[in-house]
Amino acid sequence: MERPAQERARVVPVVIAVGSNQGDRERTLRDAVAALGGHLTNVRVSTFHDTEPVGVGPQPRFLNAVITGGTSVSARDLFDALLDIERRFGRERPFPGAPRTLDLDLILYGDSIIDEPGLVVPHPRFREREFVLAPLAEIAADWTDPVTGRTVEELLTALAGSR
Ligand code: PH2
Ligand code: MG
Ligand code: MG
Repeated sequence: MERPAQERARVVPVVIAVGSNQGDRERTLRDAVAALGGHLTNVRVSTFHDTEPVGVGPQPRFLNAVITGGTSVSARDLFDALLDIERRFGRERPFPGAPRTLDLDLILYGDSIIDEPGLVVPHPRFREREFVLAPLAEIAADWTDPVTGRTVEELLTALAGSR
């Protein structure tokens, strides 16, 4: 018999942005996507985008991608899992914005709006970041930003129009 709704694991659709600009970027992205796959159901992965660094001064170019999937863990637990994977890939944090082997950012957690110490979702800068919106539009163009009510496609069009 089916369990009551409150006992059934709620599956929340999430967006995670992946970036690397240190070491073997392509291999890191491939392996990170595989590691993330262990935490998500219904995984979809964008193509990999070679991008100019944004807002961090002169640095090596990034390889960026976006992954979507479903999770039944809390945003905080998923966020902790992302930090754990970053550490496993040798991520160091000598200063803010330092080049990184692997950056995993939680962009959307369903339609939740979260503002806690160390955890802000939707990611506060994703609407201005083509390196997130362009890959995301490949796999989830109609997903909605709960803050602005705009779809990914609309956010990307607005960003292109603001240039
Ligand atoms: N991440 C940043 C800052 N700048 N630029 C690109 N192109 N790709 C990134 O992933 C990126 C960035 C902070 O995490
Ligand atoms: Mg980041
Ligand atoms: Mg990050």
